[in-house]
Amino acid sequence: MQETSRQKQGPQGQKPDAQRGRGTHPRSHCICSAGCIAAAGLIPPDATLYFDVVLLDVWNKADTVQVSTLLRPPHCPRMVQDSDFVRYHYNGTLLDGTAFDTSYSSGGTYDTYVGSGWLIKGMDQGLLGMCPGERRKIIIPPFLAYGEKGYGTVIPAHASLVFHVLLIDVHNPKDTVQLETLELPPGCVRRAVAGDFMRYHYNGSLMDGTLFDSSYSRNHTYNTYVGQGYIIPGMDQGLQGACVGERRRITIPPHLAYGENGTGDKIPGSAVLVFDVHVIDFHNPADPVEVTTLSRPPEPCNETAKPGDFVRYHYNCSLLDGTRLFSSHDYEVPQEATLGANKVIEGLDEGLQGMCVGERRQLVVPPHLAHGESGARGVPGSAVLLFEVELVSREEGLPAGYLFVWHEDPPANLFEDLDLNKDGEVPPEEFSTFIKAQVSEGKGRLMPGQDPEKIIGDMFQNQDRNQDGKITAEELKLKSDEDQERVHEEL
Ligand SMILES: [Ca+2]
Ligand SMILES: [Ca+2]
Repeated sequence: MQETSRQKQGPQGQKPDAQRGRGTHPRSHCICSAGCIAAAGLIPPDATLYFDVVLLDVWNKADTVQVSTLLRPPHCPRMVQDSDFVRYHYNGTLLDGTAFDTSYSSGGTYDTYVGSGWLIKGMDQGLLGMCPGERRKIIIPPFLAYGEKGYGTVIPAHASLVFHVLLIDVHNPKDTVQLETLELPPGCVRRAVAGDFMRYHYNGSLMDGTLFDSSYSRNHTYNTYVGQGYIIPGMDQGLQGACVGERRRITIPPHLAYGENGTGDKIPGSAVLVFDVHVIDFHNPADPVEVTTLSRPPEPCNETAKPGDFVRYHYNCSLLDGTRLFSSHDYEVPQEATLGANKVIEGLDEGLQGMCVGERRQLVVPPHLAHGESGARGVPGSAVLLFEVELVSREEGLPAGYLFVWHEDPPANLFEDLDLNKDGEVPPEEFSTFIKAQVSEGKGRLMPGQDPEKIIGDMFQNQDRNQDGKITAEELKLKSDEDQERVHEEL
């Protein structure tokens, strides 16, 4: 855990704590000491004097802070300005190279406000305009550093200071979330709003480029509601307005991320976070199936697919990022289903309804009408599905619960017609022969999409009340009494 700048006191601040000894250079004392020349008896008359001079420091009242950039990163998201909060590393030396302090021994960066009186004046100036990742050499004359008093035992009076600085991070307490669109797919019509549920990938890095987390490393999207407080405030804001497929960079100041304390061992205190986000999909829990007609058959159709109909259709199913999941074209025949019978996912069933044979549609199906939060084989949890469907054929369905219907009025003497050999009872063979004859003569029809033998068998079972393998006139009548209308329509 890192301390805040106000608690930390480095030698470039006003109350350094690192006290370090420094070698003396006795030879230099003679240079400044006029007294040594005058010392009686030490220097004979007409002596030639030799001085061995080591220049330790030189400055001029007219000097300013000298800044030279040693390394500048190609991308500069922002430059240091007055009142910004910065995090940086430094090595501090005197002009002769004597080291007096470093941030690298502390385990963390040096963190402070710029231009607010926390730093020596020369440092306040020298940091201005720096980019994160930039390395600078900053030479500060003593009157913009510790002046005639110096500092403790480590910085002599009138010393110029040299700092090698690496800027790690910069933000301003007034900063808001910064958005940068890196890639915007064409044709985006819908943008995420608060309350939407989003699946996205991200790389999270610090301002100096250090990666601290990535959804790609887990091979799984991050899934969350947006704008509901489930994620850090900066991300909650930064994801809003994004399109499906968009890549955006979201730069979040610490007060909208993990604050002065940071979190875990990867995010230091007061760190700006940079998220490169790729939105895979999003939906709202209230979304219906989104239907777009891609093409219609040339002839307008009078009848469209409805619940109960037996349909054949082709489809391609993919995720919104283009990942192909399933296709009926992988099989020799189209997919078959009875609509409204809970045989296919709800959204697809709904999207097929109202189609003409030959029509092609695109369906966007939200997860609550598809495979839900847990997903299915090959389908990630909470995934929005994209279908392209083509209705190949449609057979009129029967009303719910019916196995067979007459197209017109049923025969007046139904039992006599059923009892083909007139022995007073109808076994399965007679029943089956009769029903098939009605179908082939166009007088009635069976429920589509099922094995006719099985349906006729079920019908027989329904009429054979005592389950003795034959239907009598009495059974047909009894059944009729019990469910007059139903039997009238069905048999
Ligand atoms: Ca018979
Ligand atoms: Ca019977």
